Amino acid sequence: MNRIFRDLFAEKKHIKLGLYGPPNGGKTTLANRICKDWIGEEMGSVSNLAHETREIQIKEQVNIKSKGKELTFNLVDTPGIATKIDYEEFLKAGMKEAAAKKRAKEATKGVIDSIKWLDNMDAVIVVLDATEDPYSQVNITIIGNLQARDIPVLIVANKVDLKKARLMKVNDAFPQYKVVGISAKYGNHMEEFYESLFDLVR
Ligand SMILES: Nc1nc2c(ncn2[C@@H]2O[C@H](COP(=O)(O)OP(=O)(O)OP(=O)(O)O)[C@@H](O)[C@H]2O)c(=O)[nH]1
Ligand SMILES: [Mg+2]
Repeated sequence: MNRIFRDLFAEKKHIKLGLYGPPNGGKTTLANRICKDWIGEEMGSVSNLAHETREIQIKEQVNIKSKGKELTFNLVDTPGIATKIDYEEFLKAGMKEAAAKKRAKEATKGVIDSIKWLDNMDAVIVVLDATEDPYSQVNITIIGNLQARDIPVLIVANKVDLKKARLMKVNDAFPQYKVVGISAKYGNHMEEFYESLFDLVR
């Protein structure tokens, strides 16, 4: 295609960058970190109780710069994907029955929305908890679906600040993808993350 023509359209294009993964991996923590780093505000609420994000959240026009390069995207935080949502988990965490059932219902809808939205993504960051077994049904299904759709994927092995984190295990599980180990919570290795992001959407 004619270069000038292409560049003209490139200006207008809003890249949709999705954050996907199982509940509790740290998607919203990473979204908040990115937003704090580049626009000085947070994006959503974080909790150690799973399914805190139950609706798609979008932060438009996030502009990042690294080594003279610049990138603008719409950042999409998604509800964590799970194969089984049990309201008893929320009861155990101290929620009342009605609230726990409501959270489970919303979480189920959230999973469906996340999957529906996959087709809208130009690139996806899969956020995994590096202290957990990477070979889960959810992880394999998410990554398999992204591969089938030809959507560029960057895998984040999050929570490397924890002693139990195993970056190499995540690497070994998904050898065809770039894996970057970070701590979204403490902001460790974010430069490497941003550089990988530039490579992803280049
Ligand atoms: N130690 C540590 N904890 C983290 C890190 N990132 C996130 N967490 C914690 O992990 C829990 C889940 O974080 P969230 O950002 O809510 O996870 P999520 O992937 O958005 O979860 P859902 O919205 O339920 O899908 C919270 O208690 C966070 O504080 C990290 O880098 N290190
Ligand atoms: Mg979340």
